[in-house]
Amino acid sequence: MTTDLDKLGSDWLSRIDAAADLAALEAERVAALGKQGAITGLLKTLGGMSPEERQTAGPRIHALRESVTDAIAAKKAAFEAAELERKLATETLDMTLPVLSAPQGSVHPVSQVMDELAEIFADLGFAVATGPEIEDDWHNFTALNIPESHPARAMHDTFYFPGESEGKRMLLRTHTSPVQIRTMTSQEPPIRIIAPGRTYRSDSDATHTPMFHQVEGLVIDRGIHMGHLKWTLETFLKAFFERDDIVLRLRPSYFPFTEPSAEVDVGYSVEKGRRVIGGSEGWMEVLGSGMVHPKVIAACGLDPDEWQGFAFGCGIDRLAMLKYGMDDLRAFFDGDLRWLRHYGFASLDVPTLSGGVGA
Ligand code: 2NL
Repeated sequence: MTTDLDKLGSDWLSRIDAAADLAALEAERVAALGKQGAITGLLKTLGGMSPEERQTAGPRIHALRESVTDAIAAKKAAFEAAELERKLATETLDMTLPVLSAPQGSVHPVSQVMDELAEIFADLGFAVATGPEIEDDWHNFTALNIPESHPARAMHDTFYFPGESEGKRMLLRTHTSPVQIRTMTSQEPPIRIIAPGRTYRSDSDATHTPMFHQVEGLVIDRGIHMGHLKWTLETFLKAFFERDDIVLRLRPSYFPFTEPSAEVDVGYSVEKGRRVIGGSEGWMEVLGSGMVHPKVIAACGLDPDEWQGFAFGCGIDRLAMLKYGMDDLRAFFDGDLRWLRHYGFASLDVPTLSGGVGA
């Protein structure tokens, strides 16, 4: 019995070793361990043995099955490793090949400008913040020192949701300022963020769409003043329009959430009959800005004697039109494929400062 089993074991191990490929190995496995297999049959004989016989034969047959099982697994792993080696040695993948069909779709100018803004401001230490487009009155208006009587709150400007009472009624945000309010109430200063995104106003004509894109910026720290604001905007505009001859003009203005407030005009010049940003043949208003009102800082639970800041806001759609020479705002949201193919950007051309953000 002992020698029989030893012989049987070494026979199976050499048959396994001799298997030429995975299919042959599988055939040996079925012959040995399958339902009708030789070793399975051997295990079945245990039932007919006397307890004494079984005590010596049982462990030996089980050990035989285990060594055959292990040998098959090892042989299989060796075949698979050899197959992988063969593929690695013979198959190549040319990573520079172009895709089979021409790429469909393009990056919308608004998305492109948002990516450019994120890239430029990241370089200045600003994070990108986002928040809900459906807001409450407090985050959109009250915290921003916009009183009940302010025209921005009038029904004709704001899309309100029906239902709720005045106090906690919901609305579509009219600017991205509530994102900054949420940042100020949830993070410790210093804060440096830009908040790009969709905003909504009940307004529609050649220069206004009910949904438009805005970017706002916010800096909160100790000892912040208008000089920081002006340098930041100048640096941003030079990087965005990729020109060094960017001239800023700050005009005193009024926003409820900033004091003092300034409208920022940028100089333009006329090239080939077109107005382009840069130079100073005329002025174009591109941004609103100011020092964050102490009441806004206090509404967010911060001490205005310790923390100051500046903020600014502008329309992304307008920035895109100025930079990429588009003249009709409404075409932005028509989904006209010819327009998108003409003005869209290649999806693999990610804006970088080194490459020129809009190259
Ligand atoms: C404009 C003017 C502006 C701000 C936005 C802001 C946000 C907070 C506090 C204070 Cl949380 N200010 N944002 C400030 C000044 C101007 O936007 O003409 N936008 C299209």
